[in-house]
Amino acid sequence: MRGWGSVTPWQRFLLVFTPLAVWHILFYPIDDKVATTINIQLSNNSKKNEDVVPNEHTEPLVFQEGQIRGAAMMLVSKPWTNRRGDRQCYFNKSMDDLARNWFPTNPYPIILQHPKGWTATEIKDIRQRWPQLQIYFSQPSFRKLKPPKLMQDDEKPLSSLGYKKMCAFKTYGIKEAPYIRTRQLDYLFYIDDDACVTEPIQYDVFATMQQHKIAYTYKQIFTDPENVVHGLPDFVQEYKRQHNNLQPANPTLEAFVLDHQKDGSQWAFSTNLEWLDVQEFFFRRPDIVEFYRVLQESGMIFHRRWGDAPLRFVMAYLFFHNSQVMRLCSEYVHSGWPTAVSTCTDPQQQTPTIQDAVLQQLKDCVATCN
Ligand SMILES: *[C@@H]1O[C@H](CO)[C@@H](O)[C@H](O)[C@H]1NC(C)=O
Ligand SMILES: CC(=O)N[C@H]1CO[C@H](CO)[C@@H](O)[C@@H]1O
Repeated sequence: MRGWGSVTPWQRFLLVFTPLAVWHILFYPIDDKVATTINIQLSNNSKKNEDVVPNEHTEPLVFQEGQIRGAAMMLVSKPWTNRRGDRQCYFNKSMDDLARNWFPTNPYPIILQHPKGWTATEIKDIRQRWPQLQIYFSQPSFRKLKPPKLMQDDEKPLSSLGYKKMCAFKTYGIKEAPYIRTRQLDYLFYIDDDACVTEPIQYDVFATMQQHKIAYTYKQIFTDPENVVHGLPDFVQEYKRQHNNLQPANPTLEAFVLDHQKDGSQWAFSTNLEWLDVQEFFFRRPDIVEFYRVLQESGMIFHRRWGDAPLRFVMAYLFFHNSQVMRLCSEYVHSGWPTAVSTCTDPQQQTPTIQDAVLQQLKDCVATCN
C-alpha cells in the first residue's frame, strides 16, 4: 500500500483542493449585493464605468471621541436629481435643509440608502453637492422581506409590492440594514427623501434622547384609514392575550386610543421623520423582538398594507412608558402634506415634550384632527 509520502505534490494539491472547491461552489452564499451588481452589469454592460460600487460596509462610520453613535438615514429614490411630481420637499431640498437646520447642532453621519446601491458617479456628485456633510452610501437588502404566497388583497392590491416591502423594511427590516446589523449605531434619525427639516434644530437630539432615556421621537401624528389598518386592533388584543395578558407599558394612552376609535381608523406617527433608540427597538428588548416575529408571521403588512406608521404607534403604548416617547416642536414639511407647524413656545430652547407627549397631542387634537 502506498502512503501519503508517495503521492506527488500535484496529486496532494488536487486531493485537498477539489473537495474545498466543490464545497465552495455548492454552498457559498451569493451575497445579495453581488447578485445585484452582477444583474446591473449584465443589463448595462455598455456603461462599464457606471458599475455599482459595492459599498456595503466598506466605509465604517467615523465618530468623534465620545460622540454618540447616531446617524441620519434616508432611503433615496433615483434618479436623485429628479423632483417627484410637484412635491414641495424633495431630495435636494431635504439635503439642503439637513445641512442648514440639522447638521450644525447634530454633526452626525448621513447614510443614503438605495436597494440597488450607488454608482461611483452618483457618490462623487452627491458628495460634491454637499461637501459639508459626512455622507455614507449603503445598499440595504429587501430580499428577506418575503411576502406570503397568496396575499389577501390579490384581487385588488392595496398598494404595490414595493411599497409594502418598504413598510416591512421600515418596521422591522431596518434591523438587517447596513450599519445597524453590524451594531455600529445606537441612535437613528430616519428621514424620507421628501421630508424637510424647515426650522433650525438648536440642540443635540440624540443627546437629549440619551439623557432622558427616550426610545422614540416624533413630530407629527395622523390617522390611517380603515382599509389599510384592517384587523390591526384585533391583532393587538389577540397578541396581548397570547402573551400572558400583556399589560401595555402606557395603559393611559392605550385607553385613550381605544375610547376614541372612529370608523376603524388608527392613529399613526408620521414616520417619514422619526428618531429611534436602535438598541431598544431592535436588539435589547426580547418583548419587542417577539412582537416583530408574530407580526412578520402574520404577513399583515403584505396582506392588508399595514404601514410602519400605525405599527410604531401601537408599539408606543405597548412597549414604552409615558416619558419614553418625545415630541419635537420644530417645524417640518413632508411631500405635499400641510406643513407640520412649529409648536415651540420657546424658539430659543425649542424644548421638546417628554412627559405624556402623545397623550397631550391627542387630547389637543382629537376634536379637530380626527
Ligand atoms: C438637484 O441638484 C443637482 C446637482 O446640483 C441638479 O443637477 C439637479 O437639477 C437638482 N434637482 C432639482 C430637482 O432641483
Ligand atoms: C438594471 C438597471 O439598473 N438598469 C439600468 C441600465 O441603465 C439604464 C440607463 O442608464 C437604466 O435606465 C436602467 O435602470
